[in-house]
Amino acid sequence: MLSDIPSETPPENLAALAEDHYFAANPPPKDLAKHVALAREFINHHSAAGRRLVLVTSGGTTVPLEKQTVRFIDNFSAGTRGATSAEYFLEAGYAVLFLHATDCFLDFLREGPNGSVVARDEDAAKMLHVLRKYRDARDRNMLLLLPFVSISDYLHELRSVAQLMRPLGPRGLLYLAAAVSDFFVPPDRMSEHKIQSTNAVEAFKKGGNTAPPPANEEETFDNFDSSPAVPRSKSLVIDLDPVPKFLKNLVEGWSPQGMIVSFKLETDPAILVHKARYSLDRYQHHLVIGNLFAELQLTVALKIHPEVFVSPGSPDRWIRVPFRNSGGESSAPADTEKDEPVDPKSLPDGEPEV
Ligand code: 9Z3
Repeated sequence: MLSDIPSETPPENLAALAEDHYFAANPPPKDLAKHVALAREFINHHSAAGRRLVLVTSGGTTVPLEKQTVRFIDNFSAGTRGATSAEYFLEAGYAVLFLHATDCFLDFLREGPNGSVVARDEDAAKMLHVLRKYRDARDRNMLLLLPFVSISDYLHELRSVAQLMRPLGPRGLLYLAAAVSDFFVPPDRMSEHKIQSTNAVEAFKKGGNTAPPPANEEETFDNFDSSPAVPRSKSLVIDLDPVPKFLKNLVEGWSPQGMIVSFKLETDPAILVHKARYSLDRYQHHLVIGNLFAELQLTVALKIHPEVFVSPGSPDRWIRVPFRNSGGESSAPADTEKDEPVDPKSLPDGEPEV
């Protein structure tokens, strides 16, 4: 147990112990070995060709509440940033390892006739464009897709791929756009079966669902019906542990020569730059890109992302990133650079000023 570790343990040993503990306690995804074999081949191939390679992580990590998972907590991410960035990296000649959440495409689908699934009309052109680019990149062996679902799947995959990228040195870029959960339910506290919302099963296990509830529950007027035969609703209290901060392990151990870009998502503009700078100082990697939730929501209206680039030894740089339009025509990213925060309300309606 981590709580048994003596308090004088140096921080680097603590990070290693937290890593060992986490990866031993949380089982790997069932396809990890297969993914590692594919990633190894892909990385070796591009390394031999002297090509630059990027690992793009994308989408939200889920936090299962049950081992046989019916319910889970999710992090906000549609996977747009990761997918769009992967496209730009491919255009720039990078080989792309795309570690992505599995459900990113669901928003773009609708039910078709006879139980079929088709792209929504408004997204069809964009999806066709993406599909063609995807097939082309895959056929040229420039793109490898690795899916994940839960936070522990993601961390196992990230660690394995980052370690495989070590021989690439600074030709390997890790671009961490996935929305990574900060909290999780450790397996030893996770219910095997679906968490029940009433006491019906307890009553049933005690010998039949007609048994009266215990005396203290009898006083609880519930479901607008005080009859003891009616199952009582239960509130759900979830006790989550913090996910260890593995960016330190990534920077220092898994891929110490790699170029590492992380993202910081906040909702409070007052703390964004501070949190981004703190992350950079703490983990000593190469770039933190800060973005604000409200402004991501405004993206559709403004077709622009204002965000801040925080890197070592440089002043903070606010940039406006035009949103790629749905026909897929590319406009260069980071067209406008400013050293001041961008007030989204000050931006013109319609096309970005680039
Ligand atoms: C981001 O901030 C991404 O830009 C978004 C992109 C998830 C907001 P969408 O997928 O959204 O286009 O809808 N990612 C957050 C990365 C993150 O969770 N970072 C962690 C942290 O800041 C660990 S590196 O602590």
